[in-house]
Amino acid sequence: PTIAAITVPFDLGAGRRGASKGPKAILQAGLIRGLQQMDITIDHIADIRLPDDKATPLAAEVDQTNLKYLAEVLEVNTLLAKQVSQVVEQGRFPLVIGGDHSIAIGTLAGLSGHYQNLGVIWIDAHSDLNSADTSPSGNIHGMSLAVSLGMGHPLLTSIMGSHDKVKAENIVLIAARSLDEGEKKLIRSLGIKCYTMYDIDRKGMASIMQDAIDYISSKTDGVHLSFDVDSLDPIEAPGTGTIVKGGLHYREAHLAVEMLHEAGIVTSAEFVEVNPLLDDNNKTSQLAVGLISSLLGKQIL
Ligand code: DIR
Ligand code: MN
Ligand code: MN
Ligand code: MN
Repeated sequence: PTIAAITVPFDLGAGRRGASKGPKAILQAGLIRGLQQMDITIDHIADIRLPDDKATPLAAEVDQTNLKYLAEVLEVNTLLAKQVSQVVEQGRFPLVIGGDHSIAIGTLAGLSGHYQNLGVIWIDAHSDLNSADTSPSGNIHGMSLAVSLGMGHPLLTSIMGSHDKVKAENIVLIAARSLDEGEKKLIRSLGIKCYTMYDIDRKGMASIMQDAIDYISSKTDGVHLSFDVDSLDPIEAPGTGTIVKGGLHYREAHLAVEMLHEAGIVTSAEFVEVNPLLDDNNKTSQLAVGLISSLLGKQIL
């Protein structure tokens, strides 16, 4: 299908500013041109942003919570969800480019109505399974997967309807190495499939990806890839807000998306947390372009 790129220059879900400049940097690193050279039709159909004349909406409703920028996160994700849903309806492949990882709330909400059993492959140093009471930061980008499971602020869990957007058994976490206590408990209690960096070191990326693909493709009717660039080692991806050492190497990350392409299971994707203000000569933007290209079929030979 044709690719519908949706950019989301938003960073209020993260603890530091700059991920809002990610989409522009990724486009300037040659995303569209590169894909066109692969004979892939990609249309940049939308740029989702808050109207800048707007005072905090819903302020009265949200001042009782420790979630930072809840009103803004709610607004941008509501707009994003509608756009993503429309793209799926049109039979196109939604490619969402962030922005911080709080935008997964809107992406998954927009996808959810179109699948009975949506699979989610979450490649991230973190699990983003916090809630108001477990979050050490109040930053909503650390809560987006929990919200999509129906656990979180009701204003966020009810975007596009109050159903759970994804089921715990249809999620696979890959590259985890920084989990908060509440997140660990949740992963265990819900039995969420979690391939940590330990597992990747122990068994190798090829084996982990094959397991993940087998696990998820057996029971889902669509698969969303949510790719946080902090899954990579800071040596490869310095331009992101919450680096954690001991991450994926360059080839491990490419192999992951190459195998996903080969498996042919991915029906939507998002790439998040590129922060050009922290980057080293656009290294992380260029990395994102390479990973997106590989996911969409670029091969070495
Ligand atoms: C941390 C960081 N677990 C939090 N999360 C990040 O604030 O909830 N997710 N950086 O990508
Ligand atoms: Mn994340
Ligand atoms: Mn992360
Ligand atoms: Mn390693």
